[in-house]
Amino acid sequence: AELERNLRQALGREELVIHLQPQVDPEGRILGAEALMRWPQLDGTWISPGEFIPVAEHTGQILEIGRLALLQACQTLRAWQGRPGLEDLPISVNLSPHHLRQARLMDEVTGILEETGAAAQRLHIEVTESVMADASPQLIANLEALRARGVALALDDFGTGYSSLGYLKRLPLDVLKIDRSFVQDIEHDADDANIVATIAAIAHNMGLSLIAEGVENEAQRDFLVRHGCQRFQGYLYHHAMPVADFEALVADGP
Ligand code: G
Ligand code: G
Ligand code: MN
Ligand code: NA
Repeated sequence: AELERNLRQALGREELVIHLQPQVDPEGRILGAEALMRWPQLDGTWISPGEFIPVAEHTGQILEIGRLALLQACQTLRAWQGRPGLEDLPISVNLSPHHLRQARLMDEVTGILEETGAAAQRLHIEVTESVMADASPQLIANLEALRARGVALALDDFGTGYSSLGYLKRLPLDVLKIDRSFVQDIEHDADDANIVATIAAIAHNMGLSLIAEGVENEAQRDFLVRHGCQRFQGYLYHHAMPVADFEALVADGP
């Protein structure tokens, strides 16, 4: 309850900020970024989303967190327009299934795109695989409307939840993100290696692009490359960082 109260205050003051984790190609060149929320504290530390997202899901504050993430991502995209190296990079925002089911989602996203002047083509939205467990008509309609507006959709945490290939076909997706739990033991666990190879084949056959999450070492990266994955996110390359640090990183080159 205290966390909820503090979170409400922090949201009212818009104290939560997005950090950006780079997504890179096999040479480490930056191709885009995932926005990850950070809640800074007065003592210089921050509370991780792993702590406050579950609470916010429960209290409904997740809608406000999602709105703030969208707004900050779009403000950043707008600021990158005309800046070489930055202007082509997409930013990917995580929205909770609850948010994606809201009837007013499209009004909200369209409003933020217009208000900020960001290009819809640079905004990506990550949908966790758990939405597949309850893909209501409203949710599917929202995803289709986002896609029609030019926003690309990524299926997050792929392989961890309700994996129905039928839903994979029904959802209007552009990107599959391989969950880091499979990447972790890829070199030692034959099952995980097979799962990753299968996910890569599915993505290839369905014309989806593929991003591997949680890539921490070169052996994992090399295995992924051998199986046709060309985009990576993980500590081997970069942690999430403040937007200004991301901009400096891109300016300095790989
Ligand atoms: O950022 P990590 O760095 O700790 O994030 C932990 C979890 O919180 C991840 O599952 C991530 O998807 C989720 N998360 C981070 N930022 C956001 C956000 O803005 N909205 C939602 N819904 N989830 C987020
Ligand atoms: O659930 P989601 O995939 O949206 O969130 C990404 C989460 O993974 C964040 O908490 C982020 O900080 C974390 N993360 C990013 N790269 C790595 C990595 O290489 N290893 C591990 N263990 N976690 C990572
Ligand atoms: Mn994600
Ligand atoms: Na994920």
